[in-house]
Amino acid sequence: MADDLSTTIAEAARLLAGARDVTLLSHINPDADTLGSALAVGLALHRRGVAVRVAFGEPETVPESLKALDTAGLLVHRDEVPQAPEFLVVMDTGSVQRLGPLGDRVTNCTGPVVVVDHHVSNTRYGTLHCVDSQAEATALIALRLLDEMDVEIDEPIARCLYAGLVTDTGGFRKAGPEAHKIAARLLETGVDAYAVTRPLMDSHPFAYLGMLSRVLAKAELDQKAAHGLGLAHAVVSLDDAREVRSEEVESVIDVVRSASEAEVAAVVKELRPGFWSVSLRAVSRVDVREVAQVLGGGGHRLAAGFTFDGTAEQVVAALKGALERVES
Ligand SMILES: [Mn+2]
Repeated sequence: MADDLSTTIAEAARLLAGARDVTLLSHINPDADTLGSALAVGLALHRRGVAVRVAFGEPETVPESLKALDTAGLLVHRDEVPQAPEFLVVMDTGSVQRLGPLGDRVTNCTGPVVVVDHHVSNTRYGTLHCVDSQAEATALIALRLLDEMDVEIDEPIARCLYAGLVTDTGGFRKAGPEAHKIAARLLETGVDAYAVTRPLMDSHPFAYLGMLSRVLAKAELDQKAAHGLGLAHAVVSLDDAREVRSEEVESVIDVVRSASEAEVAAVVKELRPGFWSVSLRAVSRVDVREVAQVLGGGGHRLAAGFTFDGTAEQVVAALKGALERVES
């Protein structure tokens, strides 16, 4: 597997060396790993004179907490992505569906479609796969690609990669020795770890506190769910989320998953009336990726998600049903 990855990374670097125009895509509702990886590689190419743009399908605007990563102004609105790009690099995106309205660019692309990802559930769309499900973050694979391209890793590039690494490892709680060594290498370029992580992980507008108190007051614990291992879940309706950004809604799962009686935590988030996005987390025993797959989603063993049409009650009922179907 490792040799295979080295080969595809070398091939990706070779293709990128000859590229004149590259579009880098991140998944919908981008996080620091998908956007940081795209911006890091995008910045390196931009400095080499390549025409570069970085985009994602949803939402319409860049999450405020991620803006500081785009030091060269490479991010464009999805409408500015060419209908038929000549070279695509897709970061941290397990399936075409996760590109949302930009998914059609994969089929329309007239040249290589390089997929750089660490999701076990990666569907192998595109033409070249730099996929390593053992990597704690896509940013680690992006760094291997940059090294293969002989790019000097300076602070603006390292900042993007560090942001992806620190968030995908839960503040290094899930990072192995190699990831820690790479973190040291990135910090040595001058990255200010506190300045990068605070807006990403520890900072919310005051309205977050009100939203949290409303949502958590309605949270429920079902100790019989998941074969008796327990499920804690909360619902964030459009009304609950009215005054906060997507970052605040996305962080609710980190509070719900602290309930020690539950192996599985879920947050059911209303994206549009009657359309829900569900975040799943497990402590260690339940493979929530399998649970998400039962419901048409995907992800990692201990962190996954799916979308659902219906009422909040129907989502929770479907989730409990899926938890019964998956062995633990
Ligand atoms: Mn990731």
